[in-house]
Amino acid sequence: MANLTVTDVRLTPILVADPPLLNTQGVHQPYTPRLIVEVVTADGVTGVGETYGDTKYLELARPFAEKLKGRQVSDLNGLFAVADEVAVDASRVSEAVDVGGLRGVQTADKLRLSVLSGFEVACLDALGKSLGLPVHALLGGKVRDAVEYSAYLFYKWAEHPAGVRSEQDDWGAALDPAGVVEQARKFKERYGFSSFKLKGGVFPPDEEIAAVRALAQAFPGHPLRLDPNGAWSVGTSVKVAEELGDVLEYLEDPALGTPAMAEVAERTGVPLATNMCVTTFAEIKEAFTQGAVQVVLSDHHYWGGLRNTQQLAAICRTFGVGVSMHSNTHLGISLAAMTHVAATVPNLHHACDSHYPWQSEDVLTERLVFENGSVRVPDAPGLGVELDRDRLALLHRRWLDDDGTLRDRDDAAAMRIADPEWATPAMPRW
Ligand code: GKR
Ligand code: MG
Repeated sequence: MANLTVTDVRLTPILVADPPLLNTQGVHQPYTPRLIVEVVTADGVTGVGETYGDTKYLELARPFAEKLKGRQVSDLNGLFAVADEVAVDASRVSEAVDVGGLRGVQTADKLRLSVLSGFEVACLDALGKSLGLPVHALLGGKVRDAVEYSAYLFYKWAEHPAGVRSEQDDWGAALDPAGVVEQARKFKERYGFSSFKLKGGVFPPDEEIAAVRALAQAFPGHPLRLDPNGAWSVGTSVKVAEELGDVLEYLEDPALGTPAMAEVAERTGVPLATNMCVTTFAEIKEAFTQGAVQVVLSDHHYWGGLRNTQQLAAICRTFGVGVSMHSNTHLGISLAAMTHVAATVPNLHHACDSHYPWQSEDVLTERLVFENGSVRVPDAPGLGVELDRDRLALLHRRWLDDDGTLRDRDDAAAMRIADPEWATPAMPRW
């Protein structure tokens, strides 16, 4: 009988290379913080997890790790009790709106759940390895063998501003419709994606409408989404919906907050998706009763893990609301976790989106592979991934060497390097 007691927990903050991707708040930093979690059992089995790595997450992860020792990796419900015990500095939480603005309202609870998710995934990985079962089996079993992802297109500079330490990428610039179409072609060639999401809220809406039109022309019949992260007023959102209604699979967070989304939904037939106005269980009732969203995009990190994502999916199914997944800058551990849980969700009818192709670096011995736009669901025990300790040490060294400027992701600060006048835009921008 396996001994499932947690005897050690290792936390490794890292900085991972990120290209200069533009969003409504600014531009991605050249390196983004992530946290790698390792949970070791009395049998010497190690499970891995990954979550956001900014300081405010680390500050919660450290006491969480201490409290986990001596518990069982199978005690997944107990993780929520551990989270409740971990204190949160409320003042930090209210400072967090800058980046949190792209992931809905930040609350202390959401921070705790994001931290918890890294531990939940690590416990599931360790449990699966101990029992010889893949994570999807621990979640009730897969209902599909591969999970489809969409290409995640971004307006992008060719490189980070001159003088900024960064890694080169070979994607080139994408700052107009032709550039966006070219980027989509590369995504299709390299990974076989057949649906496309464009991160909007960067240029005036007419320019982004033109980019989506150009995509529709270049890739007829392919599902398309546009996501300005709430940068538009209700009126602008309705206008964009009218102009792109014939080509959009859905419009993602056109306007900020449930009341505005409900008004847009009332005035257009284009389905609305969100990873901003429904980000916690508490936000579901208002949004669903107002018909504000037709698809909820889970981020298993801030929803509190893989089992909470399944619960979200069940609620969505009950209310006839679609479910899929959005992503933030992440590595292969999180992609594996997303793939395992997505494989168990029967009502997954939209390709999930993933930042992974943008990440040239990983902490795994083998990268996960997209074939025809899908990731095969791993059947090996646990998550089916293996940590590359040398890579992990290298990316941790980068975090250690950083003077503190990159340890807390701040897209507006990164933009100010190129444009000293830049301030986080007031919403709605247009
Ligand atoms: O990485 O710039 C970005 C995205 O805007 C990200 O922060 C969002 O959370 O991808 C996310 C989204 O779908 O809104
Ligand atoms: Mg979004």
